[in-house]
Amino acid sequence: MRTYARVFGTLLIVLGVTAAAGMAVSAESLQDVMKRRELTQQDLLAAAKTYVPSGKRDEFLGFSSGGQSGQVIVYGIPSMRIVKYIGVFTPEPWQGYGFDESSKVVLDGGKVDGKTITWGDSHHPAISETNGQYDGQFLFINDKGNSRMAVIDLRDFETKQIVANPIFKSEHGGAFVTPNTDYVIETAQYPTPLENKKFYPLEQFNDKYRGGVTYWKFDRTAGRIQPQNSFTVELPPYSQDLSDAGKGPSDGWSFTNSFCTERYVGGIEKGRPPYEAGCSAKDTDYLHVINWRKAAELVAQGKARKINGHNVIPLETAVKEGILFLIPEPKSPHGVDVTPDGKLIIIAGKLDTHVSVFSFDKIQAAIRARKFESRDAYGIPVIAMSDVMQLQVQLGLGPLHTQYDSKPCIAYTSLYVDSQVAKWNYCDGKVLDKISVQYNIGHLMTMEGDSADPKGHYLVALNKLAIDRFTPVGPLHPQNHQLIDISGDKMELLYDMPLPLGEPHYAVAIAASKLKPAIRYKVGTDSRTDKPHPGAVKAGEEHTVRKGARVEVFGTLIRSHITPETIEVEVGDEVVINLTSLERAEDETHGFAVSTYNIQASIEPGKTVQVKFKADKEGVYPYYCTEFCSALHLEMQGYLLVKPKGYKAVKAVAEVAVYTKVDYDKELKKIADTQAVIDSVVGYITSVNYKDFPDVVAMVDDAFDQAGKIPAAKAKHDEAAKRGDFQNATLWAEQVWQYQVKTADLGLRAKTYLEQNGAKKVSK
Ligand code: CUK
Ligand code: CUA
Repeated sequence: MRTYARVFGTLLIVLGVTAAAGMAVSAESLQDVMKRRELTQQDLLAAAKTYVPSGKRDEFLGFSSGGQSGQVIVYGIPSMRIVKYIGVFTPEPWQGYGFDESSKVVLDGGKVDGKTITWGDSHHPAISETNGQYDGQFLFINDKGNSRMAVIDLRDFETKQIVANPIFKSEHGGAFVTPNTDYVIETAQYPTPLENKKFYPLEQFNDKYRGGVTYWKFDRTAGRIQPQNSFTVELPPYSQDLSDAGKGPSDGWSFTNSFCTERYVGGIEKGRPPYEAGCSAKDTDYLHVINWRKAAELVAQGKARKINGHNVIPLETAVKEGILFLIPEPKSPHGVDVTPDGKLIIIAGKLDTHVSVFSFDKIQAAIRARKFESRDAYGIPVIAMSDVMQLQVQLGLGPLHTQYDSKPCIAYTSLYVDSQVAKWNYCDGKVLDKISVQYNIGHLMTMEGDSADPKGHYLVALNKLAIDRFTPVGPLHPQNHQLIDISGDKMELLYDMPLPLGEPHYAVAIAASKLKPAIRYKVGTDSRTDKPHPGAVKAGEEHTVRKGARVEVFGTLIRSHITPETIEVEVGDEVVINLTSLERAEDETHGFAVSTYNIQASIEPGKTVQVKFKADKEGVYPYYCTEFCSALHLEMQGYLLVKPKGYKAVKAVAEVAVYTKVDYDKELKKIADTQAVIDSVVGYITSVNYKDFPDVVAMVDDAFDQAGKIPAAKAKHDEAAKRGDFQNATLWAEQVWQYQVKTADLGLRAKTYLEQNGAKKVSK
């Protein structure tokens, strides 16, 4: 037993496990802390509502756009703890995104006119829906700056596809999904000629410049957008803005507002009044009402024409076929948000103090009766605003975006200029409450708040300015996401979270219980294609193939070893390295970096990646694992040897033996002691119902993998010892012990897991 305790202790040290430090009894009472930190009862209550103790999890997961970083930020609600950044439009080294070949292919999908773009203005995330409800399968996000759309698979939170819009130069109103995610909507922003690389002078703005709405066809089974089955409805040069898809009774329709329907072209350098003056002169702009289902039928009937290889329904066709209508909407509109029941459309005008509630029934009645007040300059029928208005409510200055509550008729609208959120009732028009936020709120998000079934509880205000909220960090401030409790009659501010990664515009939040992300990939998976990776190999099948000036390595990774340990090439060779992680244990990721060659991959359990580069400089370049994966992580290393052309090997210098029989015997003793620990752990695991815990089964599999390597190494040390070669005998014995350590590490983790998760004794 004493041996057990000693070896166990050594193992814990080797494994980097420290016993929990004795809990010191706090000398301070809650009252003392309140006094010292100047906290009120209200503060304590807010803290209690957001605090998620260690080991517990958040109720919701929020996906925020990462603005100019081109990424997506994932955080828990109510804790507001950031749990992930997802590389989307821009390379992200930690995830190896943009470094391994498959992720480069994804990023290359976002090339525009063959040009790589290394930033994105990521704006509006959207979660895939089934019958208007979030289903937790996919996330979409658009890049306003370069008109791109990305697909993220929520099984592994990785970006799988980026498509570049073939006819828009900039966009804004995306991503919005139709209720069954048949289409992902993307709306142009600044009008431009639709033909690629076509120049027309600004004087021809009205005739040659165009806007539009693109409906990207989504294939849910493949989890990819199908560009060939996608289409755009051409629109006038009205600076289309945000959009929303109809749902329920309004399913099949989409709504897109606009600003600068004046079609004003600035040019202050030519003495013309600037855009901001000319673009806000009129009292109203236009809401575009589009029957997308009928538009899709028109495309199927061959009524689209191709521009840059993409299906476009021309403006005249849209008018003639009766799929496009306009409705005036008050001054510089911004948000357009369909109510959960799909019956109403709430529009907020930045320069109007009201929100306008349009009725979808009334819109349809006007269309059926062909009751139009006029036609615009392009012949599009204009429905009178008064014919569709359900009600108008005065909320405050600068209303922008609206989200919904789980309680019927309750909406929340952001007031940019007032720096407030207004809670109001869109059925009777009553304003119910207002709360100040810090400061200048843009979007706001309630839980599943743009779906057919909002979940209430919380609201997050996405404030544009933080000003004095956080410890100063220089002129560039973080954004301030403020968590607000909306479960009661009055809104209550709970928490300020600084978000320091680009300017996030919109965010969406889903009940965490709807997400079922994977823990590991099936061994040998290419995560970006979801298919078996052609470069994958099994343990023991690692090899290198040399073909002319191309050297291709098929290697593996498992704690704490990279196979191969040496890669030898000649200068000028093309080097291709495929690496498969043989790990199955949860959270055992390895990295793979080659010094000074700009190579850094992330290889999560089961994943296979390929990195490729030209060995264009002679020399010795270490490669190593970049994730602290085990006690011998630093030893998870190797060398890339880039030899001069035609290099002849020098005669190897004989190794000097340093180990003797004494060292060897010590090793044997250590091995025997460790085996006792392993046996004890195995004894425990097999005495309980471990097979009921898939995570433990994976760890046990991994442990057996490691233990399975022991006999071969043991045969080597036995054989070397027999020869009296105690140098090699000691080293091979040490290797046996390394395998034991890894086996024990997994075993101990499995044991802890079982103990913490209520494993039950089974009779043998
Ligand atoms: S947007 Cu409205 S505040 Cu949706 Cu680009 Cu930024
Ligand atoms: Cu693998 Cu560090």
